[in-house]
Amino acid sequence: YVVKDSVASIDYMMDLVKRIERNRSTTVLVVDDSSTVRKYVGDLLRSYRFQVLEAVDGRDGLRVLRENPQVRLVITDYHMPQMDGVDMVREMRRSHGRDRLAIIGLSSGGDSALSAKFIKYGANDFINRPFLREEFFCRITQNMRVLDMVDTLTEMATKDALTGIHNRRFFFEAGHTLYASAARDRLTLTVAMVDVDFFKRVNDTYGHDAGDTVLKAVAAELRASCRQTDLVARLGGEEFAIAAVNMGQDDIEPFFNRLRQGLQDMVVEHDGVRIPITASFGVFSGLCDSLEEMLRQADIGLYAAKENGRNRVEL
Ligand code: GH3
Ligand code: MG
Ligand code: MG
Ligand code: MG
Repeated sequence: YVVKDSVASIDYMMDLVKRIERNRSTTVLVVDDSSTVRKYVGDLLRSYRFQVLEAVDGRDGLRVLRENPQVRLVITDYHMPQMDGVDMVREMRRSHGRDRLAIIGLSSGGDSALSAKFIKYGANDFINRPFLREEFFCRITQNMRVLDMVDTLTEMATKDALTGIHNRRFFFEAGHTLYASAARDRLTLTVAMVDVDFFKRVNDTYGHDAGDTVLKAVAAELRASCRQTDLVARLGGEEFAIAAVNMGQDDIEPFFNRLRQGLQDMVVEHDGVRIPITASFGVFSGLCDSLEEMLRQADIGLYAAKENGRNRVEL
């Protein structure tokens, strides 16, 4: 059912060459009750270096997706026993957004109502069988490019460009979610404001680039010393924030003091010169009426830490 290839354009070929490396780390799930179609489509995808998984009907497709969260693209048939392609897409969309997982319907018969139905219920695209190889890859490439663009934009919008840790925007976005779930489950939330001491002097003494090196080192140290589930972000300048759910009351002070000591012990070098640094911490634990109010409390602690000599933790 495959029509002979037409000649590919130079741009298309160049794009393809660039994308093949990326394909090696991209997993595609092919859902079809016909083993012939699965093999044909799978071989095509493998010839372009995609990692391929297979499922024999809609229900099986849901299971394979659940067990393989790395899947980025699903190519699915419509008519299948147990659960058809459209019902499967609807189910997949409850947990996987269009901008995270691309789904392409693939069916024969030239029924234009079917392609509309697929897209209406959540597919990103539709390919009629028989298809040109070229169309098959153009559509896949196009859809993968959109996912990659969303990834890039998300990265840019949520990460701090200098240090690579989360930025202020992400801290408040994720922080509000964290606050809401902590409030609902009656758990405490611990927030800390961290500010590098006499950072202006670092810039003045060693130069702005050295200052940047310090900020990167501080960010990396804070991120590495907190739990994966803790929020760690650069709020701006030389100021960082941490939010953690359900820390044991007795652990809070020792934990932040270890963090403070960790920063003091860090060896930061720039152009072969060691730059000593310390930081002050303001910490608040409990639950106020809002995340913002909690941060205001932590900021009062930070101010006290500065007043009381810096390189300190104030709760
Ligand atoms: P304190 O102990 O009271 O916090 O004193 P400080 O010098 O750390 O505080 P201050 O707010 O006076 O100075 C912060 C400095 O941080 C001033 C600003 O130029 C510098 N800064 C802000 N953002 C960056 C950055 O991205 N890179 C570098 N190198 N410096 C930055
Ligand atoms: Mg079928
Ligand atoms: Mg400072
Ligand atoms: Mg500051």
